[in-house]
Amino acid sequence: MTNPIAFTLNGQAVTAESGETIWQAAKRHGIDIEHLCYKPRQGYRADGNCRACLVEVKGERTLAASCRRPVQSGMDIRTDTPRAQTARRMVVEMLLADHPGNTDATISDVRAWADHMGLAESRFASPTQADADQSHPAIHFKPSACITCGLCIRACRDVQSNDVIGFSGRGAHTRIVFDQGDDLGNSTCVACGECVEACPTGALRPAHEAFAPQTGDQKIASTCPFCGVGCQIEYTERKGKIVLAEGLDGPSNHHRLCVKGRFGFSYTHNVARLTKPLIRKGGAAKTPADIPPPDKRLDAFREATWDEALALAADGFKTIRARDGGAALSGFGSAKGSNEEAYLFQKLIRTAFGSNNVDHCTRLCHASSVAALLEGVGSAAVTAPFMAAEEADVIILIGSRPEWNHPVAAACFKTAAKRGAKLIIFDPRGQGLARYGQQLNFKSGTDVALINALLHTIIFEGLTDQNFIAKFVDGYDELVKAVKDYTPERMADLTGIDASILRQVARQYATAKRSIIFWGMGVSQHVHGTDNARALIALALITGHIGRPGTGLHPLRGQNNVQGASDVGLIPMFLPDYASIKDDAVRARFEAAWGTKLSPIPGLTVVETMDAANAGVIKGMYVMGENPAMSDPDANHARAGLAKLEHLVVQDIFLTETAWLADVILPASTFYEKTGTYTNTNRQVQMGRKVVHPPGDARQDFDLICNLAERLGCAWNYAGPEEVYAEMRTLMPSISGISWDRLQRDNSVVYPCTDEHLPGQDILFGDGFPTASGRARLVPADLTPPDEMPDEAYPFLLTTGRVLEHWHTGAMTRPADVLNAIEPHPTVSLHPKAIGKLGVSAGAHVKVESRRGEVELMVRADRDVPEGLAFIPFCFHEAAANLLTNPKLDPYGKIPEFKVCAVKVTAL
Ligand SMILES: Nc1nc2c(c(=O)[nH]1)N[C@H]1C(S)=C(S)[C@@H](COP(=O)(O)OP(=O)(O)OC[C@H]3O[C@@H](n4cnc5c(=O)[nH]c(N)nc54)[C@H](O)[C@@H]3O)O[C@H]1N2
Ligand SMILES: Nc1nc2c(c(=O)[nH]1)N[C@H]1C(S)=C(S)[C@@H](COP(=O)(O)OP(=O)(O)OC[C@H]3O[C@@H](n4cnc5c(=O)[nH]c(N)nc54)[C@H](O)[C@@H]3O)O[C@H]1N2
Ligand SMILES: [Mo]
Repeated sequence: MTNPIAFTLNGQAVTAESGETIWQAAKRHGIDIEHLCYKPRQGYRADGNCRACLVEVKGERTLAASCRRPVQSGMDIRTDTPRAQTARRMVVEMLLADHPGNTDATISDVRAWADHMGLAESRFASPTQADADQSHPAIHFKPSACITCGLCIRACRDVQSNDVIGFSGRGAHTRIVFDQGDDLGNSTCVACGECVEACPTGALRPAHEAFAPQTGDQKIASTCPFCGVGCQIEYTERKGKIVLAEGLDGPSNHHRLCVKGRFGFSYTHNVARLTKPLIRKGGAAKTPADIPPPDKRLDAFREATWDEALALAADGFKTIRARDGGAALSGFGSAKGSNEEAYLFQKLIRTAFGSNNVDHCTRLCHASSVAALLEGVGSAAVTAPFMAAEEADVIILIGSRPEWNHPVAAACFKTAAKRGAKLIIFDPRGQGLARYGQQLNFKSGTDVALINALLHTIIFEGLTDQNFIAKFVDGYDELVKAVKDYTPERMADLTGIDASILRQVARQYATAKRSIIFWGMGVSQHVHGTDNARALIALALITGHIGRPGTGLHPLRGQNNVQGASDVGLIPMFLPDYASIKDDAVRARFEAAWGTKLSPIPGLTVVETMDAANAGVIKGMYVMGENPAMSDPDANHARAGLAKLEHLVVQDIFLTETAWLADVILPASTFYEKTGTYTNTNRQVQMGRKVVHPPGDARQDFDLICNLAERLGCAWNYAGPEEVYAEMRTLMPSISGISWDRLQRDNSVVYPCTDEHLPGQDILFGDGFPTASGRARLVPADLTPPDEMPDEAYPFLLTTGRVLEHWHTGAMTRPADVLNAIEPHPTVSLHPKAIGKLGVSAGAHVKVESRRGEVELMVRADRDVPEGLAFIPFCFHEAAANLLTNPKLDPYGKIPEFKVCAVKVTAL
């Protein structure tokens, strides 16, 4: 702590802290100085250009902008002299006149300050203003309310690094522009809404008019239901509806949000929400090859009472259990639900169904990364939070597209790059983040070749950290042998990256003081996904880039609670905290706690379950909060399996493709309609709090799981999620120090945390690994080509993934009006040259066929897609990408190869 600075404020002797501005010090001493262009929040620089915060400093000729001026020892500052007050009043009066669109004091700080000063109207004339720009579905711009304070520019550039908003013109003609003066709707705006939150006058505002505060509004602190970043959000509830989402100062978002978190909540109020229990009508055929569009799906069902639906749901399972045993039943739980729900779901399957046939979307996601991490370092989670990038010198980002999929993490990477970190991006497709670093577009499916070439360089150029290896790492000699022949020169052709560049990157990564690796689905979703992750782990281990600030291994987790759902045992081979189901002592511990017998046989994984359903081995399924008819590979096969089931119970919020194949549909709650804990990619356990009630007769997932459990004979008696969480803590050492009360108070605590009074550990493995020996294990990886490569008949390599505005299968975001308005149609992205060769132009309709299925959709020109590649997002039911994909699995992680299959594209 530096010494406080003594100064005088309005005649009182007071102190400021080192670095504090006059505005900040005055605020701390209870004096709120008018301010418009200053936002006292992390990331916002004070510019002092609105002049509303002027104060008098004794002995100085001019007034000082208090938001910028640091307090100095001995200063004599007055905020209350007539001169200072008149100056501030004049500023506000002129701004009032300049910007007549500021009439609502609940939205405009200019109007609010004017009211505060007793300034009813301005004596000056108002200039004419440009018309409002309403071209964007999420954000409107009203020039007549803009005071050109520049806060939106700082929001867009400094805080989010999106660089869309700028000033144009000079003096009195200065105005805000988007890109080159484009309409907002045609600009490169990604609608993160940071500018809306920063704007002090409502010139930039949400397009929906309900955002202005009203009396009776409730504010509820919670998190975001979309991705694994886990942004903390404050929701405004009005008359049973959510009307606004604003970023809170959570540890992973520091107020920032993306378009989904800020504008995507409306799905929860969509009229298509399921509000009544539904039972399939007798005679309504399950035709997996012909699932009707969403508005036609209700025809196959009739409404039922809760009692009838739940009885039927439970009886179906009981019949199969009695006749064929628990191994004929299976459950897919959800990474969208809370930890408590996921825990109860796996407990229900293991104790009531009597098998370990329980899995969830992690299998389609980072299952391979998890397999490699458990094997290599003894722990499946990230070794450091993504914010560690801010302290790194070199950041490798491979097979990940954070600007679309983890936008708030992308903002953090951009900040790191602006600070001077070297950002290296490996990906077959180009991406916008490349503006901040070096982009190396290598060939799809050649990750092992690429990383082995880096390992080769580091080893044979003597750049390893031998101390770290000697202390903490086994298997080094085998790795040396295994990568001996993987010279960058040999791998150049295969990967498409020059040997000299491979060598340079390897040297940069190894010799930097702090290097960190982030990866995503481009690494994990391959038949060699586990090998890809093994090679990345080796990179960090032989260079000692793990366990220190600014270093580590971070597989960016996808769903808001995929980390948590896995931690609490929603996987077929592990009980909570990754305790092996095969271990007798482990099972005995859980059997005692749960008062039940547990099967020692690991259950079926997601894709294996679909095979078993097709084979008639799995006969009954309980699917909660997953949409496998859209998200599983080779959807025709998956849908056929689901249709063949004797008994399918789906618990969802919409009548999804999967729900349409169900016998019983249980209408459930969205994230906003329940309370529970969620664990993000950084291992931060956070509170999600109920904001609104479920619509109609829909019920909370928690109640539904408990009700089914009771009907299936479980003697559970949980009053609420708090009691479930308490039980989890007794069985999971990793969260034993994180009590429910602590979470209520702090909103976010990182695990592992074993002491209620100490913070959790955000950086792991500085002094060894959680393996039997305390040492990590290097596992060499060899080349395995993708299972299905392009050939003459199917000449394009299809890669699938996501777009910024949509969530996975579209179940949640197609019904979110703003998001669907931005991205309404299915498209296949091709390089302009490839489009030319097809003899069509962008916007034309084409057929894309694989050996498993076909879809018809519109062509989108994208120079980021190399010529032989086609990219389709899997969010559109009208053209489901997974009708095309290959279900071939990685042998360790059991993850399918979503990132590579062969297709042909023909003009229609
Ligand atoms: N908007 C949005 N955000 C999301 C989601 C969403 O559905 N929508 N889903 C969430 C979930 S669950 C997840 S798992 C994450 C996923 O987030 P990401 O991991 O970013 O997922 P993808 O976009 O599928 O793939 C990432 C990148 O892998 C590249 N790639 C393709 N083939 C290869 C290859 O052979 N090697 C390498 N190295 N790269 C390759 C692709 O070009 C793409 O840029 O996103 C989360 N966030
Ligand atoms: N082709 C291709 N396929 C892929 C991938 C890919 O990159 N390419 N990626 C894979 C990956 S990484 C993932 S994670 C999976 C995701 O696959 P899924 O998990 O199947 O996809 P979602 O659309 O997220 O499904 C979530 C479902 O839960 C419902 N839901 C949302 N909130 C709640 C709730 O609170 N309660 C209940 N009961 N239901 C709720 C939604 O309506 C939706 O039906 O997809 C995988 N499939
Ligand atoms: Mo995922």
